[in-house]
Amino acid sequence: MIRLHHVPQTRSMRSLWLLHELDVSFVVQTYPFDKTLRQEPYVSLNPTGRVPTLQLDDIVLTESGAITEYLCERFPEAGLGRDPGHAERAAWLNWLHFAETISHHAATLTQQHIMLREDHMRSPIIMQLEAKRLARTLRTVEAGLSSDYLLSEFSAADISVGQAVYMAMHYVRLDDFPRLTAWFNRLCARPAWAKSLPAGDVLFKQTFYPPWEASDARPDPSQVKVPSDA
Ligand SMILES: N[C@@H](CCC(=O)N[C@@H](CS)C(=O)NCC(=O)O)C(=O)O
Repeated sequence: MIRLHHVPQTRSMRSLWLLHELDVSFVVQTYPFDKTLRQEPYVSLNPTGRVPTLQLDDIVLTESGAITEYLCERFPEAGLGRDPGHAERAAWLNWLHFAETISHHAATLTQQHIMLREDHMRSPIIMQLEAKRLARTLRTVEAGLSSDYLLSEFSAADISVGQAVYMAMHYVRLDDFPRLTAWFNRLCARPAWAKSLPAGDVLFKQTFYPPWEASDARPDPSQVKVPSDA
């Protein structure tokens, strides 16, 4: 029995999309992106209170990269992994984990633009810096694309990086990345991608969040308080 614990439009989409591509039977337990992840019963499963979590029989995995590797090994017939010894093994692993370099910046921007409740908590400097650092990761993807997919054929590397780009495109415009845009549109045409999207916008209420200018800052140090459930 495979059970995916999922928050729409977050990194757990990576695992959901992969499960759909593998065409295996699984159940999805969906959560809101809030304190529910920090409370029982979820926190017993994933003590850090993050998604994804994948339960596969008595195995529990709480890192999207590990989930991807494990599922590709478990269901090799789908051809989405690259086993040790395969000529593309190193590149496959590197792209798989590069998704986290992208998502790390996108997640910081999600926190700045969406999760922080009050405007005085947001930092224009962090927003601008992280958007630039995120754009640099997209330049790496653009430079790495020499054919239709990241490797010679579609693989879980495209899923991992593709989902990270989906998060990133809310903070960095893709106009400067023509190869990346064509590749991403190719991925979006896949039925399994469509199945991993929620019916409506759950997390991202805007298609694009521009970084604030310094003049947008509304400092109110007396009210700045780190949430106790961070
Ligand atoms: N390295 C982990 C990161 C997991 C992670 O931070 N997920 C985010 C969603 S994109 C989360 O659960 N955030 C909840 C929170 O920070 O409260 C992975 O790749 O699975």
